Amino acid sequence: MLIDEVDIILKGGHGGAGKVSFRPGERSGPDGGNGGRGGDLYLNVTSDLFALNQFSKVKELQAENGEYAGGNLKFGKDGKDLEISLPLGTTLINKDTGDELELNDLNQKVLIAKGGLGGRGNADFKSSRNTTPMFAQKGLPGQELNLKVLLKLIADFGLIGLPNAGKSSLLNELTSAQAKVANYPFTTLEPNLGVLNSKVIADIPGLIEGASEGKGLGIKFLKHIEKVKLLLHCIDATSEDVVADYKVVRNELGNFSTKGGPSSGGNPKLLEKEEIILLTKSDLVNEEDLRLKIKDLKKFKKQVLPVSIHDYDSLEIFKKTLKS
Ligand SMILES: Nc1nc2c(ncn2[C@@H]2O[C@H](COP(=O)(O)OP(=O)(O)OP(=O)(O)O)[C@@H](O)[C@H]2O)c(=O)[nH]1
Ligand SMILES: [Mg+2]
Repeated sequence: MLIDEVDIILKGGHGGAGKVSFRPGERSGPDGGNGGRGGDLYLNVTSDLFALNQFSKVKELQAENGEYAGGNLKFGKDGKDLEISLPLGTTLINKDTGDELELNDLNQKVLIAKGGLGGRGNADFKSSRNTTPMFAQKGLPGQELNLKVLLKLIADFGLIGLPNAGKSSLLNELTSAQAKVANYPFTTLEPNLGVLNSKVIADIPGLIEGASEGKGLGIKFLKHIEKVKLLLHCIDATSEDVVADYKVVRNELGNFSTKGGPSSGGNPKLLEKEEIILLTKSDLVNEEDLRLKIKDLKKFKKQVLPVSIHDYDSLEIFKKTLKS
């Protein structure tokens, strides 16, 4: 199951304690080393939407602690940094301060929680006035963040349409995604992401009549379209009534928009988003049939493109359209 909301705690590593120690023998002096720094905790952004599933059981992550120091000027090792991958479209809300951070760039890397400084050992405190300091510092704790984590897909393009329209097949053709494809409805149960020329394409599970009221996979995924810049509305060219198919999905987008959606707290205006109509599986219908269906769909005053995963040229034209 896709986790798209979770509370977590992220911590930098604790600094290691400094040491109080003295050289044995005649020329005795302080030789307690310094403790190691705690590791820093970084976030990076991944196109793997399921990255939040790492928090299904573990709710707290911390970078490695710095090591304790020893005598004979043995310094504690610094703790290793920890890097956590979070999905593109993640918003982090600091529950204590209300600060928000959005991860909306695939190349983003963020230092989120700094490790604590290691404690200084007694050798470090030696001075002309105090040649035998009897104390060392404890290490400092790392930064700690108490976070609410929310996921909303941020994609340049969103593949939408009825179940079985060929959305995942197109995603797989255009990107290196390996979404499950099969000849029955509701093959895709969770959104998939792929990357084409550094643009992100989201494949949303099929929508059916009543989706905005929770039917089928329902409203849960409509909220994920809110941040998509261009809708790629897939309509199966083998359908008897492509106009009706188009209207069913548009209707659900409209219903969702007026309700605002459970999570959006506003009006996401899904119907006003730019949209291209893709008449999919064009290889399965004859030319005349295809021509008529394109003509029917043109009345919605949108660009209509026939595509087939078995027709290289159609995919090239489609890719060019996405670039422009
Ligand atoms: N002949 C042909 N078959 C296609 C084409 N695109 C998809 N298909 C087939 O159509 C069926 C459905 O494809 P999917 O990509 O799983 O459809 P989907 O829209 O992702 O379906 P859901 O995930 O259920 O919403 C599969 O059997 C595909 O092999 C195409 O261009 N030509
Ligand atoms: Mg699918």
